[in-house]
Amino acid sequence: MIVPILFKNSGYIELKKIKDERDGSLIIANAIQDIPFEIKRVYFINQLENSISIRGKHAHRNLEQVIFCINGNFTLGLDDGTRKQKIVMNQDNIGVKLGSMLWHTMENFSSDCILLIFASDYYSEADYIRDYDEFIKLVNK
Ligand code: T46
Repeated sequence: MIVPILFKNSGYIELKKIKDERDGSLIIANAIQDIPFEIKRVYFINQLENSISIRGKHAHRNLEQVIFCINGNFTLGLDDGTRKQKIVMNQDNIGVKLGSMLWHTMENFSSDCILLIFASDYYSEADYIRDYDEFIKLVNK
């Protein structure tokens, strides 16, 4: 069962999945219609060979993203400075929209895990808040 997401500007995004008499499945992401912004960047994370590694551990000042686990599984941690939530990502066509100013972590990766992320803007290190204390100060302003 999918647990409801607690945070405003975030939520699940379900993509159409086509399975027919042939092998495999075909999953479609349309900009604006499915991914609720103009996609400026797509990146993926794979070869996760160390199951105890933790990625993320930051928030974005303005960037919006939608994150999918297109193979395997991992745990997505979300934190808006007040509430925290963990979501097991294990359905290839169900992503989570990560709004801005949401601290997020990715962990407990299966060895076959592949993450696919759609982003609303190009990479900019200035958009990252990588210090948790700074994040808490900014969200409580
Ligand atoms: C996020 C989560 C879900 C670039 O040079 N260009 C890029 O487009 C990206 C995404 C990263 N980088 C550089 C920045 C760092 O020197 O790649 C290095 C690793 O990035 P980071 O430590 O931020 O990776 P993750 O897996 O912790 O976070 C990534 C995204 O960076 C981040 O925006 O929200 O996935």
